[in-house]
Amino acid sequence: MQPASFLKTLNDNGITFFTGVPDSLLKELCKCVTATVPSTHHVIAANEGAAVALATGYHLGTGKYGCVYLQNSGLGNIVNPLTSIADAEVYGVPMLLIIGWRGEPGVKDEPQHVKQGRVTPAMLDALEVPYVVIEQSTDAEAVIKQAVAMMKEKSQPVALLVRKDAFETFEGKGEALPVGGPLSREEAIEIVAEAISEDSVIVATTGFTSRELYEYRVRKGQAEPKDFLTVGGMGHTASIAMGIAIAQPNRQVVCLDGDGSVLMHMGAMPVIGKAAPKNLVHIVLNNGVHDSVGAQPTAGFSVDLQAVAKASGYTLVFGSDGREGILAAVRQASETDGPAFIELRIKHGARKDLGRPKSTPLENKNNLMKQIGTA
Ligand SMILES: Cc1ncc(C[n+]2csc(CCOP(=O)(O)OP(=O)(O)O)c2C)c(N)n1
Repeated sequence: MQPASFLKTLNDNGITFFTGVPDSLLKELCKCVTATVPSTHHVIAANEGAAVALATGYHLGTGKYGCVYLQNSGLGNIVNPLTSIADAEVYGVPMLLIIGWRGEPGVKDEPQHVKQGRVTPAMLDALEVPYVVIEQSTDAEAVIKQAVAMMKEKSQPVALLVRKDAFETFEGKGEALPVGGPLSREEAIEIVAEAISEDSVIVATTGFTSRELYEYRVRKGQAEPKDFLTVGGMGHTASIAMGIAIAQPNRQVVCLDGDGSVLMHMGAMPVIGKAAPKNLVHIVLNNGVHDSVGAQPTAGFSVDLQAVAKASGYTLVFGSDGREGILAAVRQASETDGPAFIELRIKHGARKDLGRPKSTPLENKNNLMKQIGTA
């Protein structure tokens, strides 16, 4: 399916408002929407639940219908607003959900997608959301027409569950992306990893950050690092780090967060500020985009993250985009009581040959617990 003609068919069927969180599997469609739909009609949301709420508000404000796009890993985030707001038994808000089906049974995928992929149809059934599976050869016009008619008739959300490789490459020009700083994420990760003490724990966020940290350890021959790779559960990295920091107050815990990730569940920041674990260093690698799934913009460059951190109660707040600044911030954060917050403005982009962890999540967890004496 061609993203541009798919989008036109949606428009022809009265779907002109788009919101969601980008997905690698929907990358080409997301690129097309980002490049061609005016910003009044396209909002990249902080999390998928917020996108369902935005589509609800759009319907209330216009009488028209919105489209919510997401990866199936975001299904958990939409369960509550779906069942308690948009459902036909509550407010009955029609909207079209376009869900990327990572981990579809029979299609090889990463461990964090396997279970979610297997239970996705059952979750939609349990939520009583009617859905149609679509793929490369789908007659998009017929399916969209049918889905839109059903969502109107039932007055509730209806979903399209999208198989891998369903969309062809979007041929149009993508959006020009702002550049955050001179360093790449990989360089920033390496600088931080080398600057902190050996017994510090690193909790790394979902996507390229975890993959790059993993590859850094392999490159350095560090077979038993004290790292936790948050391969799924995007947005919860800082809370995982806080949990370890509270439990091990004499050990420095460094959270390597992303801008998309920190925004997804930003409520964690004032909670960290209030609990004030002295040994927590929360670093946001801010590249202004969801780099790992196709570089769609976040609010990372429009929000003042350092002001948010100060207002949340972090006791040390730094910003930097260069090696010396990172080293100075990490040094101060290590010598002074925190919680500390460091915003690192970086450029987007990753190595073409970036691999994926060869060890399993369970091996990763067991190793960390062994290294910090909890297993
Ligand atoms: C709940 C959920 N929604 C969406 C995704 C898909 N996803 C994986 S990484 C990522 C982008 C992360 O962006 P950011 O935190 O800014 O880090 P970057 O990729 O830019 O390094 C997304 C949207 C996911 N894994 N989980």
